[in-house]
Amino acid sequence: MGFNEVKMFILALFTGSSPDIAAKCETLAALDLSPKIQITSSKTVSEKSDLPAFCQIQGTIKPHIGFEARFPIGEWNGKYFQAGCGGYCGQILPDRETHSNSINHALRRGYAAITTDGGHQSDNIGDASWATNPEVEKIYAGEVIPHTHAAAFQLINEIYGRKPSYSYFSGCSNGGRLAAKAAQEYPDLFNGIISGCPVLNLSGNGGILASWVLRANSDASGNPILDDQFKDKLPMLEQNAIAQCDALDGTTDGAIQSPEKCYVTLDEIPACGQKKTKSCLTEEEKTVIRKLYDGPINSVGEKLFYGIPPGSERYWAVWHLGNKKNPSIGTRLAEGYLPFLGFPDDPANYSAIEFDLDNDLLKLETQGRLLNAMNPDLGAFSEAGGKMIMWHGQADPLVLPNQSIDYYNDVVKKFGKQSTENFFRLFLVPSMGHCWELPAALPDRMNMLQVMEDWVENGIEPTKIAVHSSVDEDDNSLNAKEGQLHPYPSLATYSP
Ligand SMILES: [Ca+2]
Repeated sequence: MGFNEVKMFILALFTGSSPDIAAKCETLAALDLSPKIQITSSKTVSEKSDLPAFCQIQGTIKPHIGFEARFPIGEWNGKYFQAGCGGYCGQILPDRETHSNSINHALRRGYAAITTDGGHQSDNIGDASWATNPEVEKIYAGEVIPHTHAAAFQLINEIYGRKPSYSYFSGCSNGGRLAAKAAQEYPDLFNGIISGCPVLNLSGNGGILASWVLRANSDASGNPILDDQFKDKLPMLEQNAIAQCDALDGTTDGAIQSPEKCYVTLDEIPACGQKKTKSCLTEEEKTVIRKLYDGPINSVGEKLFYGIPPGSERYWAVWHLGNKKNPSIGTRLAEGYLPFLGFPDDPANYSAIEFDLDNDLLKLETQGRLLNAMNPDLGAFSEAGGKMIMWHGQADPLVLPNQSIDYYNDVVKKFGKQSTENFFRLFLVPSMGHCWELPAALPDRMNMLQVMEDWVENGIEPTKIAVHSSVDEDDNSLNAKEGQLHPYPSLATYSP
């Protein structure tokens, strides 16, 4: 036995892992695999106490997609998991649990998993300056999906000597958009696709809505009117919305299941007098809040996109509140989308606040065709036997849930309800904000991958999905602790 073999044998003794797989992992970087994959590091990792021993492979997939793959050394379940990157991507983030890029939950289930940076590198949220390169932009738009899939299959074959028996794709936000794109444009690659809070209409959400929010919330000097200090008033706004909207869905459970039925008024909230407190609103604040709830309109009052849903107020702090020095994430994303992704010509020195809702809408169409994932023709995906679960927080104030509802309805219009339910279901999650980025209200935990496996591998249709909260136990503002999601148009039920 050489030194490496002894090392692998000892590793196998301690981890119950396969010395064969471990040895292959350690020598992978030295192999001349393919001109399309450049491996910078491949090694066994067994010291992470919350993870099974795995082969950690890092490198680049041509043309320029940074990746990390994690393949179990011990019990591989024979399956493949691919994550879609969130936001404007740019980072790999395999360990950021619950983020769109995370893969550890799949690794724990025995998957060979991979996550990528979407084809460019940037660690600055909202930075989309990389998108001035049209080739890089196309990778981000969707081509990252097949490039990554092909490379991962090759690595899996190299390590395990065979193809995976099932393949899954999962992502949230932009990763959810990529998930839908996978079903629409690469229908043969995945058996199961999980699309969370997807920004399907990226040009509408990132262009029209984001510029509207920025403009609505900017004073004459460009400072936000609802700034980071405004977070103290959010509990009051949330209570105001829940008081008016909770019962309209038929169940008073602290959650708003039918936000579309509710027009929130601010009439009950006292106006601020001389002394400003956290339980009053100024006229200026009321005007902004009204515009956020109502959503973008043009100068003749035509509605151009949805409004921010009632019940999402607590999440505004994370996505929409900031100050001039540290703009909100929503503002940073808007200042990335419109100058660098929104128009074909990437106008120089452009600010999202300049977007003209009367004259500029058509200018978003070309890039919308590239980036949006709104094509309802899932015929090829359905014929290939694929299944897709889409889910969306009904209190998502960043990527509005209506675009998932519209998409679902478009697919039903094309295939009929019964046929659609054979391959595609949408689950709305009341009180949930955008993905898992922060302690959510309720619920914050559900096992979509398990539900997807059951559907794909065992033919168990997802008719209800259990959800529960594991954070905010002390927060009594919402009293539901456990619940069940049902396929849209049925609504979720929460325990009283
Ligand atoms: Ca309710």
